[in-house]
Amino acid sequence: PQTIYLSDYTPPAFLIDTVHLTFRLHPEKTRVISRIEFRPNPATQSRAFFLHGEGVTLIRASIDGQPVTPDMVQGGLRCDVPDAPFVWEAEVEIAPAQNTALEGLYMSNGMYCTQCEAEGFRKITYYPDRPDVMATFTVRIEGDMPVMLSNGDPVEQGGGVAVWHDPWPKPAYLFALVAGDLVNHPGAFTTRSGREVELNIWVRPGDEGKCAFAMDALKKSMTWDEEVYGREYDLDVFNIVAVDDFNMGAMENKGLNIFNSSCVLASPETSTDANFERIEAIIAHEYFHNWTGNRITCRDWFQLCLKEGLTVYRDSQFTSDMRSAPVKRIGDVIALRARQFREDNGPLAHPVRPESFVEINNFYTATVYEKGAEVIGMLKRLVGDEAYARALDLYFDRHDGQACTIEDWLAVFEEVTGRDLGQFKRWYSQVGTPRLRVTDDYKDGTYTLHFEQETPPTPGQPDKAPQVLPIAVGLLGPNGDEVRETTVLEMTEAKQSFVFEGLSARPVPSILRDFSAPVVLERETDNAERAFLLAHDTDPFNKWEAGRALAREGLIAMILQGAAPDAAYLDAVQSMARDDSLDPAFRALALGLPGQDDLAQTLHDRGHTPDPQAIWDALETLRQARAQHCQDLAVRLYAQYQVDAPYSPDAGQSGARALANAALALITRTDGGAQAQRQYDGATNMTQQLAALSCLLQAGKGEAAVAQFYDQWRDDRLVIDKWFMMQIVNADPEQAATVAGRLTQHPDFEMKNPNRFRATLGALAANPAGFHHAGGAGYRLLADWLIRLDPVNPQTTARMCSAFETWKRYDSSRQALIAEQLDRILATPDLSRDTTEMVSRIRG
Ligand code: HT7
Ligand code: ZN
Repeated sequence: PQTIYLSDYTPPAFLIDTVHLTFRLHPEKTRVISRIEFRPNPATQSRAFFLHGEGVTLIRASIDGQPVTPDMVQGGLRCDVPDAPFVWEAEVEIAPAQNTALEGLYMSNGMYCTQCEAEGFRKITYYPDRPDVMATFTVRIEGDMPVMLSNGDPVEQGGGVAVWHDPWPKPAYLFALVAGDLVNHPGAFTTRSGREVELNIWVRPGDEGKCAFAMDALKKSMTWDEEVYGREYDLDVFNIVAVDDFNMGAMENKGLNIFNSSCVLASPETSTDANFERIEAIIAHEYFHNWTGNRITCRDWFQLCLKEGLTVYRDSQFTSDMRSAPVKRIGDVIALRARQFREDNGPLAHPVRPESFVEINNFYTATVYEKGAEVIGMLKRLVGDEAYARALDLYFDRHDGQACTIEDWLAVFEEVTGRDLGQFKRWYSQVGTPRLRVTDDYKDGTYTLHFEQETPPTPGQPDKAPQVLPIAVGLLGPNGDEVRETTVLEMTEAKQSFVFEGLSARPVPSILRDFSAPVVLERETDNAERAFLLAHDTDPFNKWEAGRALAREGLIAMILQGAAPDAAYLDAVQSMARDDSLDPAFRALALGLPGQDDLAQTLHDRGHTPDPQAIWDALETLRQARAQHCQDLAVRLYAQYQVDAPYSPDAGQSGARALANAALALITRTDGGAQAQRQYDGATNMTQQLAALSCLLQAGKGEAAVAQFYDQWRDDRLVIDKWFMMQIVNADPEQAATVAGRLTQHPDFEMKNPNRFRATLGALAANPAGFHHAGGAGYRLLADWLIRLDPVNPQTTARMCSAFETWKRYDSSRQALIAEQLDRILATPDLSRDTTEMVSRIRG
């Protein structure tokens, strides 16, 4: 397969003014007729005319009305064209019902829908399918579907025809079409300049009762983007459609967002508090793309972080404003470490702006999205809120309607602040997580922090230059009072010291507050100091971090030295949990323990070979000890944080439920599951029901509840996904592969549905001790199914290969077992480009 390089970028030879598309819908033979006004790009010399096309059958083509016979070449067609504006017309045939890859035009439960990002439009018709070619689209849909939608505003509807016009120039990846038997949940929004916008959430009949929350989230997002970023919606209609078969979470097509139904449908009975929060965030994320992605798009796919990093950053700001900012930040950092740090530590490490790819779909990663958002957060912290706002205004003014680069983005900040961001730009090109080592000294009222940064070598990047690190620091006095408020130290050198004068005693430093830079902080400290910070730090992130470090160090000692659970941790966590002045959601988070994967990585970083079973055993022992230590407190918290009011997924209620459910997990370890069974039997919402089911499964008492759950929810696809997942994630390590294997034989297991596939095989990978069980059954099962799924859906197959990305951390026997499976996948005849690239990179 061909590798594409950022350095090879050349501008398009031809630009497009208008596109007219006619779709004659048919499951097996849809006809697509395109009429495209091309003109030579004055910015280039090249006049080579190439249109991408994949799996489309050309019926006829003409230029300015004259039939032409193009050269059909690998990945598209070439044709001689005039060196002047001309009209290209073509008719092609495609088969949406055969499209199981869910890219291009496909069918899901009898409904037509599209997914064009990144390079799916070329599966619909011949076109310059690259984001720097932007055009206005008019789309005519002919078919017998009751609802037929496309981008923009409606022009004509009825009699088996719908015409849509989108006045905003856009790249083809933002094209969308939906046609089906759908019902809408309507809404309306008036923008601050007075535009009346019709809002609709389109769903399958029967799901209309699960749209109110998403509609409300959409309105909140629209208001927030006006108030915080000054961005208004720019069409008369905004449509969202829920689709069951979808490779990712959602897609920001102009005026017609398409959502995985799991990311839009919600009801208290069928969705957990976490589901509600995620839906709110994804609705916001896709809506915010209207400006950061759609009005201003990417010049090429190497610039993906330009829209994704910024939009993730914006959606995290939104969630912080809607809910609790500290709780959101802690959750984001847990996810960043679990997904992005893991990526940086393995064979899939790549820069926030990659420099080459084989298949761009393999680069929709935590590094591009989450680290991309962290980079924006650092930039804002460095330049300050006011300069950030001015830079964003300039970005929107200057680049509206353009396809841009990271250079364009940084230039507006340089212009507004007068700063040289040359060194900051390394965050986009340098791979890996910087290690930040800290030492300190104190003498005569002067306290000095000495920092040293180093980023480990990665393939192709043996030597790393120092990066700009905003390090937020506060100082606490011996009695726990804050003696220096948070200040942001700007580190630019490999080694740098910062001095604090006028202190009356040696302070305790609180470093990297709010996780102000995505680095690994290394500091020789002790449990007494960690417990002190857990008790006194005013920065909620570092307060939580101190508790997490206490737990982690205790667990490492248990794993490596067979130590008993750490009494300092047990006491400190109990005091924190009983402190009713703290937000219940924060306390629930602080009662969480480091994940198995986090511990495996820590052990590996410290030169040990992680044993997944030993990690699991240590966590179990600590959980048991904690349950005994906090027995009375758990009973008190469980009773105190029951919610009597009618269900609401707001931060207050969901925080209370999170704490009550954390208490239930403790109680289950001392009462054998009696309380969990009572909660399960009396549950009035999915948050309660699922938490109780999880406790029962972990206690080995889940059999009856599992059967009852299935009977209750057998007709709800999204809830049955939870049923699959819960049984596997909570399975004993000995049993996990067997349980997952058995569930792949269940009549409700559907390989073609990405949600169900992830709920089953993805859940196995999410049970590390089970997946990495020494016999290798987990590895074999996953490889078997990846091989089966690849010809059906390469994109989802390739993404799920990342379950193997940490393989080099483990012992030689596990490595050999995994290598065998990776080689087996690679040897599969006709393996997709997507999976070939992923497995080759992982195998190394
Ligand atoms: N911009 C979108 C990314 C995307 C995608 C979505 C659904 C299916 C396939 C996809 N490929 C890329 C989603 C987002 O980040 O908002
Ligand atoms: Zn996005």
